[in-house]
Amino acid sequence: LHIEARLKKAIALEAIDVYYQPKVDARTNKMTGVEALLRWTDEELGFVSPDRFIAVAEDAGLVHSLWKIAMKKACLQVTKWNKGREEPLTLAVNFSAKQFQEPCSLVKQVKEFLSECGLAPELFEIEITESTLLFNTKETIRALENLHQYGISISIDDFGTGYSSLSYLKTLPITSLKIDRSFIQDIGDDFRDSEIAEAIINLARSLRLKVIAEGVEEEYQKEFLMQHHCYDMQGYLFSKPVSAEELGGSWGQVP
Ligand code: G
Ligand code: G
Ligand code: NA
Ligand code: MN
Repeated sequence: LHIEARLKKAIALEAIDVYYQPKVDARTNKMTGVEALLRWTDEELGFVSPDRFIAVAEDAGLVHSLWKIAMKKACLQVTKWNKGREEPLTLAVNFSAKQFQEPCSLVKQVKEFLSECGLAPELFEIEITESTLLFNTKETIRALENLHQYGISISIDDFGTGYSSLSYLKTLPITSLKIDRSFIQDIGDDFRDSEIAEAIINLARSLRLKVIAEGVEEEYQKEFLMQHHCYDMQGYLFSKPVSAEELGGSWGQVP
């Protein structure tokens, strides 16, 4: 496969970029953290969407190498930003389900990345989807517990779209739920069809989990969420994912 060969080459050269999407406290409109998102523009293939190249990487056994690039670049960048800030930014990185097939070395590597660049574990967040928990083994659970005890947050991405029982929320060391953007899109300007977003906020509250809304694009969605006491948000209303340089400009970071 041509794309696979190109991807291997890009990985070897670390020619894959990390973009950052702010997470914002809607009460102050201040950035509290960033989510790292990979971006790849190949000389021959042009821009390749992350959905596409991550799928290729999963089939070719390359996701762990991609993840290492994301970790290395993002940990260094956020540590750098935090030197010039009073309130340090949190960093969220997406983990794919496949990476938990070797949970012992994964835990070890996460800790190594954080300590090497001096990012406090309390500032680091792992985003996993429900499918990671669906395929969970005892080892996956032990790995999550280990990371959580180390101070790392664990959030469920695209919450509400996967196949999962809710019982894991009581037994696994989950810190927060990210309401999938499809439910945020359901929040209309008359607030109809917003029952699921509201239900997830209430679920999170009763289980004492944090809740963040992703895909917030409209002011009225933000208002609805704030009325329901969900203040952590992410979405085009605040910022799309941008390069480190761009984030520096628009959010006053020193790149
Ligand atoms: O901006 P967006 O187009 O970045 O991302 C598309 C998809 O690719 C999303 O599902 C996002 O979670 C995923 N993605 C982006 N970066 C990474 C990454 O570093 N690791 C994993 N596993 N998924 C990523
Ligand atoms: O799977 P995950 O939630 O990690 O993927 C994040 C994806 O969501 C990225 O592709 C990112 O570009 C996209 N995204 C972020 N904010 C918005 C938004 O407000 N609207 C839409 N449509 N997509 C968004
Ligand atoms: Na994510
Ligand atoms: Mn998501």
